[in-house]
Order: sequence, then C-alpha cells, then structure tokens
Amino acid sequence: MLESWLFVSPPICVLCMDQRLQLYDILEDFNKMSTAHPFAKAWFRYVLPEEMKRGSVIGNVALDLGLQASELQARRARVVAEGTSQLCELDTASGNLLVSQRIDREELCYNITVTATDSGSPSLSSVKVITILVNDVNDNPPTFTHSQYNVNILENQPMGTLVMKLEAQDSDDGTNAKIFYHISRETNSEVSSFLTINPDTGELFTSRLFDYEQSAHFQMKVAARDGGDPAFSTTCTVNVFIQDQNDNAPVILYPVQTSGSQECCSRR
Ligand SMILES: [Ca+2]
Ligand SMILES: [Ca+2]
Ligand SMILES: [Ca+2]
Ligand SMILES: [Ca+2]
Repeated sequence: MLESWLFVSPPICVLCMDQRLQLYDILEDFNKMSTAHPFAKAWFRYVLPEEMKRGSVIGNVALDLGLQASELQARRARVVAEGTSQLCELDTASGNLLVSQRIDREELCYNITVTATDSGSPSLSSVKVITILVNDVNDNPPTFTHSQYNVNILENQPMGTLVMKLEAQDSDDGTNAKIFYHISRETNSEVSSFLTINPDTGELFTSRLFDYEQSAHFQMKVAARDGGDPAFSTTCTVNVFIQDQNDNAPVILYPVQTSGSQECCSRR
C-alpha cells in the first residue's frame, strides 16, 4: 500500500566521486536506468519494512545503476549522511545498500537524496533522488492519554445518552493504527450491561437507566485494539459516578400509619 509508506529522513547521499567523464557516465547510466525503470522517470526507489536488522540488504545500487560492483568501487562510491545519523551503508564489494542503523518509521519522514558529484574544481554535481519507502510494521500499541477517566452523569437519563468519548492514539500507520474500542472482559458483567461503546468512535453510551439509590459508582475497563496482525491492545479504567436527582417522595416512617395505602409506607 503506497499510502502507508513514509520516506526516510534525514537524507542520505550516495556520493560518487571520480573524474568528470566517469561522473557523466554514471549520470548517463542513471538516466538510462531511470527511463527503463518501472517506477519513475527521474529516480528509482527501494521498499523495505521498518525495523529491519542491521546489515539487511535494501537494494543493489550497482545493479540498479547498470554498473559492475567493481566499477562502483573504482569510482569510490560511498554513502554520506547529511543528517546526524547514517541509516544506510554501501557495500562496495557487492554493490548492496545495507541497513546500518535502526530505521524507525515513526521517527522518520520524507526524502532520501542521492547525489552524484565530481572532484573537479569547481565541483560539478547533480542530484538524483532515490526514494526509500519504509513500509509500516505494527510495532506500537494504542495508547490512552490517561490510564483512568472519571465522569459524572445524572441518574434516570434515557438509554443512548452519551456518557463520554474515549480516545486512544496509535503512532503506526494505516490498519496498524486503526483503533477499535470495546468494553473489556475484565469489567463486571452487571456493570457492562449499563453501558455500550461505539467501536469506531470510542463514544460511551448508556444502555440502561442509572438509579442513584441503587448504585452511585460504576467502574469499568475499556480496551483499545489496533488492526495489526498480530494486534496490540491497551486498557484504561473508567469511573462513572451517578449523580442524584430528586426522584423520591419523602416517606413517613414514624408514627407508623395504621390506615392508608401500602404505597405511602413503602420506601418509594
Ligand atoms: Ca517503529
Ligand atoms: Ca510502525
Ligand atoms: Ca499499532
Ligand atoms: Ca434520586
């Protein structure tokens, strides 16, 4: 899924330094390769999942430039980091571009630039962009802003009343960041029967009438699960405090009524 990829930053450069003619040869190879390449006219790209082990092969630069690895070596091709970290290194013996540091999609974004330059004075250089698309891996669980939430609601509210909206974040991408909410099985089943949650929005609704005189506090666990495979899940605690309404008439307890209806002597 192209849209789930991010470009890697900080930019790195494959810096090919040699005599000017050879430089032009390389650029010409670039251009030949680019027009023949299925991906793009002016650049080529590699695709890799994030979090690959150090030493993993990203692609063979020599092959993609239409050169022998020995030619790459002769032209002193090397990878130069423009940022603080060098994510890739070039094995000039094989022409392979290798992972040299952790590539964490969640920490990186945007471009990789490949620069070919020469050692003449003044130096002539030309920039070609090679894109490294880092495919997301589900390596982050959803997280709630707080581990516990407190909410107040009046008793006797009609079924379907919005209690609160819970929201979790997931720093992955696409399906790996898609969050589904549900009331955790850790929640007492009686408590669960009072509330429902929209799995997509995290909105918590009443599904029964709350009666303050019966119970003034409900505690439940809500889980947020991502759509990754395997999926990650996180839970938070929700305390629902029921607020009293004046919905009971006073009851005469003493003196005990000897006449009148049973209704007036009952508690409610
Ligand atoms: Ca990551
Ligand atoms: Ca990820
Ligand atoms: Ca995730
Ligand atoms: Ca009441």
